[in-house]
Amino acid sequence: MNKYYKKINSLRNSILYGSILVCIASFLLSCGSEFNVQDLTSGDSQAPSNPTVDNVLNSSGSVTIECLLPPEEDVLYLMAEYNVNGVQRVVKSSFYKPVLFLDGFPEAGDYKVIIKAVDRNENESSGIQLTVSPTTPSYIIAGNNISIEATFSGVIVRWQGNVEKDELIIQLLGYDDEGEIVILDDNYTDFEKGWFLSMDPSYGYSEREFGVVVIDRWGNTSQATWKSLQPLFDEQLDHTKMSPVRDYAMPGAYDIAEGLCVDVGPNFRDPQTQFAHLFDGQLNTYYETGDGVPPFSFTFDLGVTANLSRYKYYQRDDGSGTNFSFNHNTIKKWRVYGSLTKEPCLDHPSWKLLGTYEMVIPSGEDVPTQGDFDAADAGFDYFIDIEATNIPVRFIRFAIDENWSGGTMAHFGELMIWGVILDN
Ligand SMILES: [Ca+2]
Repeated sequence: MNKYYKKINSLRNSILYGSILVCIASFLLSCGSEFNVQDLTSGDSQAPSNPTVDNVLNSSGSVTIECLLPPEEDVLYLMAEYNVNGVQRVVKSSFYKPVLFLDGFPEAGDYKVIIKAVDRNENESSGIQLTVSPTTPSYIIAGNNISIEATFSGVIVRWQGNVEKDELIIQLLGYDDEGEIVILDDNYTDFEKGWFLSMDPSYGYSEREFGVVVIDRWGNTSQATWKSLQPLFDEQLDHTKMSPVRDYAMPGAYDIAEGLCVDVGPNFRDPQTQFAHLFDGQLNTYYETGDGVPPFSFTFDLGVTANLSRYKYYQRDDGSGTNFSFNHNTIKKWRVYGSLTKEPCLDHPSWKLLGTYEMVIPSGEDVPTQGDFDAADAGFDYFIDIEATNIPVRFIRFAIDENWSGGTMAHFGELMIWGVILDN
């Protein structure tokens, strides 16, 4: 019996598969009359007519040329040939859209462009000549809108004018001992405007020349801006000497800290977020506070007395780099206070305001870009108010006014602090 059923089944399968094959074959045959695979490569040896230029959009360092295709049906794409710095460049349109985007122009001016239509057999039309007039490219505008200022252990470079959001390198230059120009730092950006810190004890603390150039991705380089500057001394404080102050922290997991004399302390419900993760030297461990009513605070001991200069805030890292960036309990608006003595209440006169801060999305976009996430991964630098950099402090209190979700907690991947140590 089993054999019999097997035979029937196998016969059924043969009929089924056979029918499918017949269906596929007849589908292919029926298509054959309308669609010939050979059509993709077949064509004539006749050059197509020229395209027509419909619209030219001159932008900063680039030009967009919108065209109309010639009537020949075998035209595959359009191409533009132009010369930049003695180098011939060819740009092709897509198959779907007769638009040519030409970029990399080193300066504003008139440039000749030849536009051709190309068919399936690579026959090119005779070409039409067009003069385009890109405006001043971003690297020159940014290079003309740059400033360098001395700061602690280095310089702050600010720029603006990258209107096309081109990929630029803002390059910091200096002189070596032989008087040769050397590259001190490269900062990559596609932000319209921005700033970066370049800090390295090797720059020294005497007056020296710093220069900046802006380079685009074709190697076009702006004129250098040079300035003689003297970095201010500071050093990173030793995180192993820092410790949490829990004396004023709310005691229980469900207590909500409120008022000037109560700290939020750690989040007791989640031991992995312990207080010491704030300054354990690990970027992938984080400190999360308990709940508080804004402004909510927490306090820690530097382990030394110092004048503070700056600090770096690392957002909580979940491995993907994006879930907590500019989101969740990442701090948005806050104040930092310092005191020589350990005091519970923030309105005690020994607590001095060292700075008021707000985190912004560096690109200026509403939604963070990959560039913003990269910047967040590198840590955000914040300065102590310059008039507060001579206040001796031992205890630090963060008072958080707002986080990125409008919530009542704060988290930190890591906090690094710089200053001048007064007393160990
Ligand atoms: Ca950490």
